[in-house]
Amino acid sequence: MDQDYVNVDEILGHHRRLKREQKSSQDTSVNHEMIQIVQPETTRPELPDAEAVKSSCRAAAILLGLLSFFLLIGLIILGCLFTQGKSQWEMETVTLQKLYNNVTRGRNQLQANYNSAVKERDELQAKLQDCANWVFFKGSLYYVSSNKTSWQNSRQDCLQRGADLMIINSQEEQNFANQFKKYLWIGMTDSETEGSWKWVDGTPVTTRYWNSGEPNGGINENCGQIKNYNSQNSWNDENCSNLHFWICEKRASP
Ligand code: MMA
Ligand code: CA
Repeated sequence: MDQDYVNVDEILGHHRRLKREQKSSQDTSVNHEMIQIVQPETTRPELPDAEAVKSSCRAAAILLGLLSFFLLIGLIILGCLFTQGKSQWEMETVTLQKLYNNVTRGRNQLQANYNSAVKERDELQAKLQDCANWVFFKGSLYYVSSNKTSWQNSRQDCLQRGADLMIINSQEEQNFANQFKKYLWIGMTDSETEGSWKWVDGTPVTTRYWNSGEPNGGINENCGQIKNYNSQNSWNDENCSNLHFWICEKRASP
């Protein structure tokens, strides 16, 4: 019985083996068929495809080359344009700088002119203001002070004004001095030699308009003044330190 079973098993095993082998051989043949199906499509038209790829590559290379060429040309043109533009810009910058410098110079010159014009105007205005204080009479200009000081200081003031204390050479001048109706220092002194009266220009006093009784001060009164202005003879000798108004004179034309 056991033998029978073994045999049956053997037969069954054999049968299964056969079937497996049959199946595997079928699979192999199927594989071969598949290979055979795949292989003809990929490997068989190998030569014509390679040519196409090669020509495509060539075309691509030519295209790339052309592109590179035109790109290079473009770059060169751009470079040229940039260089040209830059040099033009540099030239314009230089021109503008020169223009700016010129304008600056012009402006500075105008500023300087303006400043000197302002200075001149102020000086002229001051002169005009000063002129208003002077009175013209017979070729001379006269200035009568509005404050009082010593004879010496009054003379200094006249000198600073480009003038000197008044010198009286004529009756007209004497009358002119009187009409201010003020006690006025005039340019007359006997400080150097008592009794020897001299004008501030060094000339001796010849035409005399002493008030009656004058001069009477001796060494204590060495400076001349207009005093008794209601009389033509209005002069008085006076102590030089006393404070009085004064009258300056300068020639009208230099
Ligand atoms: C008097 C007279 C003048 C003199 C003065 C000095 C008022 O006048 O004597 O001659 O100069 O005094 O102040
Ligand atoms: Ca006197």
